[in-house]
Amino acid sequence: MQAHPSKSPVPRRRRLAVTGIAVAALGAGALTITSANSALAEGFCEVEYDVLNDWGSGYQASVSIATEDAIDGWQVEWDFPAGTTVASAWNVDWSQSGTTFTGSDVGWNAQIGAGETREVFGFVANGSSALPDRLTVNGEICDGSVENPTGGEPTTDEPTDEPTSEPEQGTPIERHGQLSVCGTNLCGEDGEPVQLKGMSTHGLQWFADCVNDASLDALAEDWESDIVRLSMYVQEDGYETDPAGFTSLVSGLIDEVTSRGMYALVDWHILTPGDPNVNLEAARTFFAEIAEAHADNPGVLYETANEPNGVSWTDIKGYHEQIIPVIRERDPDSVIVLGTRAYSSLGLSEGSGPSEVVDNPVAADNVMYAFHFYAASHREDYLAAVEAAADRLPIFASEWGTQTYTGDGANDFAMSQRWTDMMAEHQISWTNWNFADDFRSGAALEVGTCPNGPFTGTQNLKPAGEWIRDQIRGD
Ligand code: IDC
Repeated sequence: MQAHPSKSPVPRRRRLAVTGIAVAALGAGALTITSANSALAEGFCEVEYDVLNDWGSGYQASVSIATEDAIDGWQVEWDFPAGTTVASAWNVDWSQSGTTFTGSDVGWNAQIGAGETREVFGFVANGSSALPDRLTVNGEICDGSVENPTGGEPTTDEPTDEPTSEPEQGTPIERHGQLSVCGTNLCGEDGEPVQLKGMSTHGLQWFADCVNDASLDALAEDWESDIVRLSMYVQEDGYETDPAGFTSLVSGLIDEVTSRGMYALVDWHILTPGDPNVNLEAARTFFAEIAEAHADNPGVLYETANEPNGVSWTDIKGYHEQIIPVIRERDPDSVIVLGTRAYSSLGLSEGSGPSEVVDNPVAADNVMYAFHFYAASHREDYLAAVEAAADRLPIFASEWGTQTYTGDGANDFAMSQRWTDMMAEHQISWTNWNFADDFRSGAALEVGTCPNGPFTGTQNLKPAGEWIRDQIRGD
């Protein structure tokens, strides 16, 4: 029994359920492989193998086990299609020999309660995402084709592109209204924590033609983006060359983004020089004008300094404490995201860490701290440090990529998934770098996509773009 889910365009979420007993009720869009056989023992023998993302040469999947009787300890085994090899896997003790994959629990995820379905591990593989053969759990064959001598032919439902869950009603701004910081979370007007996910533009001095009616429609409707970060460089041919022009560009884009129901994060993109105080006067002017013009718009968030670097937290904090009042005098209830030391790494990239902020926070309410990372560069130690800090600081990951900190190079989707899982767990909002057609791997769009698109679907997306679109859509 082999099932080949379609490869392109990437479906929203494909779920392959292989079951030896009655078919589980699966959502629309599921590819269900059914055996009518009832000869298998009552009790557990059900595995859900979800292909979360398929980029052609490889894919990412998660594996869940459903059981009627409680179990303590599991081992799964299957045969991949020839040529498929696991590149990395998490929450599982695994090995692969030839086509045979074996994975067992890692202790803390050994137990599955009676009647429970538990997602037990995930992996990234190179090769075909076709359904494996001879799928077993604790030696029990769950693949109906093997244990199905009398049970009739398996049936296969074609996958569809339908979402597996109902779309949420209303735009992000309609659903959450004016945001505020509550404890370490971002909360909607109803006081409930929200996690916003979306894209950052590239530098508007270079890639403003990627931010137009069609692309913003696509971000709102096709990508289901909650937020767009408007990245306005100060140097590098940015704001300083034409303050009035860039202010008006950003101001217009805030209206375009928020009128589509997405939040707009206004990024004062300092980078070189790394001391935000160098641009303090310009920042005052810019934020005063923007806050004045958009004070009544509940969809605006401010990011006062992209990536301070080579400068102490004390100096950065001093800068924020001068800019925050400029915004608050005009727009009192907005959330402000504050750049942190060492390229907004919460100090980590200069040998410090989140505790310098915890111990010496900015004197203001309704603020969050920026954390930026690039998954191929910033790995376990960063992940652990940020996760530990998530209960102590309101963190907003306003820039991150699936590749190295150059915004280029190979994507590390396995590490990226670890990051997005952690951020989902802690409701850390994020905007990914970047929505542009730059040649680098971190630019979501293929070169030449802007300004004409099309921006919907995946035809003009690079691998990072496809992957991140799925993440934003929650596929
Ligand atoms: C990079 C762009 C690149 C551009 C460069 C100019 O990807 O095209 O030439 O800026 O400065 C950051 C910065 C962000 C960087 C990005 C990737 O905030 O400006 O963009 N990055 O290097 N911090 C870490 C990585």
